[in-house]
Order: sequence, then C-alpha cells, then structure tokens
Amino acid sequence: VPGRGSSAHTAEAAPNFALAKYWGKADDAAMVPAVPSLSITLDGPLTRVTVHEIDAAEDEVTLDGEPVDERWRARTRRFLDVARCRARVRGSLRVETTGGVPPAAGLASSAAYFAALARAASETWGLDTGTDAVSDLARRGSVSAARSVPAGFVVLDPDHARGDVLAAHTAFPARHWDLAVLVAVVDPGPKEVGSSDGMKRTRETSPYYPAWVESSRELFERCLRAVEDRDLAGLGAAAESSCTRMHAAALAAEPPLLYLAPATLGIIDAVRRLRSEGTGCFYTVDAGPQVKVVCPEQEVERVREGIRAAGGVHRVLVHRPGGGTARPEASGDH
Ligand code: 2P0
Repeated sequence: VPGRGSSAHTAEAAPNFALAKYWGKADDAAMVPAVPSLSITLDGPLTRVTVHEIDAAEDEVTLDGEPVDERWRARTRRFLDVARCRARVRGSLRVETTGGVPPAAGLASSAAYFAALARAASETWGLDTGTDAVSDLARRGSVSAARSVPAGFVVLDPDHARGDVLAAHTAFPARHWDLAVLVAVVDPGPKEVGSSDGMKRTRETSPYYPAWVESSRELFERCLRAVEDRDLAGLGAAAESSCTRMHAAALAAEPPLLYLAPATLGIIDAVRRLRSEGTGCFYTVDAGPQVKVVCPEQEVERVREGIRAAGGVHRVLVHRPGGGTARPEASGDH
C-alpha cells in the first residue's frame, strides 16, 4: 500500500544512444565522464517509473510488478541516497518500473530508468525539477542517464561542470533534423560485463585507453558540427570512428571486452553495403551486440530490408529523435 496519504509521482523517459561515445570516467564516485559525448534522445520505448513514499526501512524496487535482482536494487538505493542527501530527507520509496527495454542489454535501459527516476524522486522530495537539476541528479545513477533528461540532440561535456554540478543539455531540438533510428536487436539478454565495470577495466588495463580519451574531443566536435550542418556523411564518418575507437580500446583490455557478436558484424557489413549502393546511413554499437542504424526518414524501408537480410536479427525497432523527461509546460528550460 502506498505510504500514508502520500501521492504517487510518475515520470517517463526514453533511451538515448551516443553518436560521440562516452566510455570511461574521470571520477568514479562522482560519476564524472572522462570525455564529452553527443547523443540522440529517442521518442521511445518509454520507461515509466512511479514512486510512492513508504513506511519501511528500505526502498522497494519492482520491474513489471516483480522484485528486481539484488544488484539493481542496491544500485537504485545508492542512487536514492544521493537524492535523499540533496533533499535532506530520510524516507524510503517504493519504485515501480514498467515498459521500456530489458535492463542491462546494451539498449540504454539504465539511462531511461535513472532519468525517469531522477524526475519522479525530485518531485516527491521537493527538489529542483528543472532540466539541469534533474539531468545532474540522473547522472549520479548512470552517466548516460543525464542525456535522457533533455530531448533531441544532447551534449554532456565534463568541461561544462560548475563545481560538482554537471548536466546534459539540448544542443539541437529533435525537429532540427528528420532522422530515423533503426535499432537491430540481436540478443535481448543481459550482457556479460556491465558498462561501469567494462569502462573501468578499459581504463585500468587497455593500452589504447589514453589514445581513446585524447582523440574523443575532436570526434565529438566533428559530430556536433555535422549535426548542426545536417551533414549525414560527415556525421556517419565521425560517429563510426567514435564507435570503433571505443570498441578498439575495450577489445584491448585484459581480459578483453568483446561486445560485438557475429550478427553485429553482419549488420555492420550490410550497412556498409547499403551505403556503397547509395543509401545514406551509418551504424553505431554500444556495450552490447545491438546495432543502431541512423538514416534519413525516406530510407527507413530500404535500411530495414538490408538489416533483416543480414540475418541474426531478433527484431527491429524504429524510432525518431524526441523524448526528454520534461512535462510539456516545463519544456522551455532550454
Ligand atoms: C554511451 N555507453 O555514450 C556509452 C557508449 C555505452 C557505450 O553510456 O557507469 O550505463 O552507469 O555511467 O552510462 C553506457 O554506460 O554507465 C554508456 P555508467 P552507462 O552511451
């Protein structure tokens, strides 16, 4: 039962995926990324998080009505401890999550989850609910979650930190560019090594990590310029380099981090073939075998066919830039 008369607060958020990748932290405890990133917040699938204040010693966390595993619960509690500290409250919450994508499959489920939870918890405990404050709080759950709070084409740049506040912001609104994003789901199961552990291992053992960090800002700036100019070929070249350099650094870790599956490479090959035949599109891959393919709206069907023909594709989701956790009346923050 919801706690003594307190009202429920619900927030929704969608995944984002990075064109210029974040991989590695400058500060693990403070959740500060080592590199700037540029992402697209999608218009779905939406993760919906409802929180109630409860009269209990510990937070309760459910996913589609079932208790979540201990790791996810512990991570949620650690995040809520940051919010409790900011709000100077002690109470516990019941956190109910529905919809969205399965956690830990490299589909940015944690980004949507912590973005929505940051907003719902902020509303519950009277914290600042502006985009900057919610994004900064979401980052403490998962760095990429900071980017699911604003809509459209979003920047998270550690050089923009003000003290210990670091928020993502919309660089260009979703309507800036009529792009579609096809998500080729290869394996919806949980990945072997989570992103936080994977990037820590990369930093600590990969001889290519310093080169990755050093070259990331230039790629980030190229991606940002290409988005501004709506230059698909330029964006594809820079975004694919960001993706392959991130994976190269991860592959060179010990033991190696291999997030790419055979079907992942098959889809990448299909994208390159489509492009050589004149279809404007490019790929990117995060910490899992799924492939995101970006193309102009009018190429969606051709790209979908090409991806399907590659084989090993479980399903294809089609989304557009959109999202953000702000309510319509609050969307003027940026
Ligand atoms: C990104 N990824 O920029 C990169 C590219 C995966 C590959 O952000 O440790 O879940 O919680 O900050 O944010 C996934 O990492 O990791 C991610 P934590 P997070 O989208």
